[in-house]
Amino acid sequence: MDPPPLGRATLGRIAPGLRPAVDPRELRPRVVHFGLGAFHRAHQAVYTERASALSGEPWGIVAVAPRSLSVVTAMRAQDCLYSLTERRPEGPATRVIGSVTEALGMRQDAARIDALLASPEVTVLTSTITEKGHHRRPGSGELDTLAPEIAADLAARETGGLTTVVGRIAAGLALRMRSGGAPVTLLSCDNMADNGSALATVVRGFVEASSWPDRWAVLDWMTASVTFPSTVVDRIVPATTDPDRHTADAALGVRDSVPVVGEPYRQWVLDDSFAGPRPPWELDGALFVPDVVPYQLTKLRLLNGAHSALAYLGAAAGCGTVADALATDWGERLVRAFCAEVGPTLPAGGPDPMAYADDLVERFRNPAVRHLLQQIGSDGSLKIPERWFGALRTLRASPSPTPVLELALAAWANATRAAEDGGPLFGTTDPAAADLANCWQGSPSPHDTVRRLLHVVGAVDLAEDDDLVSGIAARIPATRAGHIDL
Ligand code: CS2
Repeated sequence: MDPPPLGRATLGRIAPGLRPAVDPRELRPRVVHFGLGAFHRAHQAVYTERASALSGEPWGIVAVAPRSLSVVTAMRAQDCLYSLTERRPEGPATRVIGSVTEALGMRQDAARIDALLASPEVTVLTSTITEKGHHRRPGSGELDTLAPEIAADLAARETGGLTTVVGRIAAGLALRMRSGGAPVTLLSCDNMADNGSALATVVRGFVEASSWPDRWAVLDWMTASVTFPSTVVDRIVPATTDPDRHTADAALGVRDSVPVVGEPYRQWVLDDSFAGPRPPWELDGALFVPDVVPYQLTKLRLLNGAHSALAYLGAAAGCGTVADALATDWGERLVRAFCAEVGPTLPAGGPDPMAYADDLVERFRNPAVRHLLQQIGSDGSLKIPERWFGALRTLRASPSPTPVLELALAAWANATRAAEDGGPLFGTTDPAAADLANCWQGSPSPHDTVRRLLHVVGAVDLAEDDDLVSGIAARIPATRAGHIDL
């Protein structure tokens, strides 16, 4: 017989130690989150649950799904309860998380979202919208007002018509100003350098490009009353699979249709610049610091940077997961060589790069995590500028040799080719896939292709660095053969 579905009514069937740390009915809607994906549910929602449990303060999260209504329906059917399974090397550990109090569809529930964004009780907005969701012009941090979705949102007459989170947040802030203007903090939880400013720039860009008569007043109010702290979020959260669902159901004795999984490790470092009250996340280990930059660049350049390198090199070598790549004779050497090359570009004040590399090797090696290289390699045109180009520019300017970054770029370049069926070579998706694949058409040489690829991702300066382009082009054949020589 099928187990009954997870929900408030079935909590009593679950072993007490696996039940939520808070009673969701006692929480208030005080945080609104945009992006109801697995990462949010395995990271910020966990910190928030524990912060409420440990402080007794009622910090509930209203989670908004920008697109997928199926997750909203599934969450509602379970009273917004879901489980997290930590994939520990010694075996999985599942428990139910109770910090999400409402799940909303961004367009379908526009009126409720309007009310929440205007409410002084809501003092923190968080977002996980990925690099893609920022709609920046390639090679610039500015909002791409000509991107079709942004242009449509700028023309929208009602908040229910908005499809981008950038437009939705901007419109929400305008409503908030018009209804009293209580200070609010916007917290970007995406893997981008200076993610607070990145979000602030596109949201301000939207307000500026709008035709709202009070847009300048909104911008002035934002300067005075809205902060955008930078944050470093860290937890490896692979996509949930059917075996994960079985694991969760077996541990709970009830059926969870929206479980998430993650590695045991998690970290959150935040700029201590909040406009108003916030959950006491430090009670659960979050670190509030005056300057997140050293932590942020270390995490982005070493963890995410090495991840992307493993994704493209590993795919070409026939590996499916990060742990598979680490099990080859080159995987660990690649991670260490990558960190050794990039480490000198990191500002002082963060973790030691070599000790960080030791931890990465251990985290990446965890065979229980099963993190697909295809997931990491997707959206490369937006990820690699964030992860690789900052370090590459610093090293080229010093000047220092960059053989590992060139190898990684060669593997990425190789992965941008179209497969025989016209799709991406290793199943990775990318909004610029067609433009990238085009760079291989009618190109006189690999050198020319690499130059064109770098142009597509907005790195004009790197595209014109002949030495670098030659170094990358020369490494393509070896990466293509899965022959990784470090
Ligand atoms: C990964 C990240 O999918 C990816 O691109 O590099 O999601 C990574 O797992 C997290 O940032 C770890 O904190």
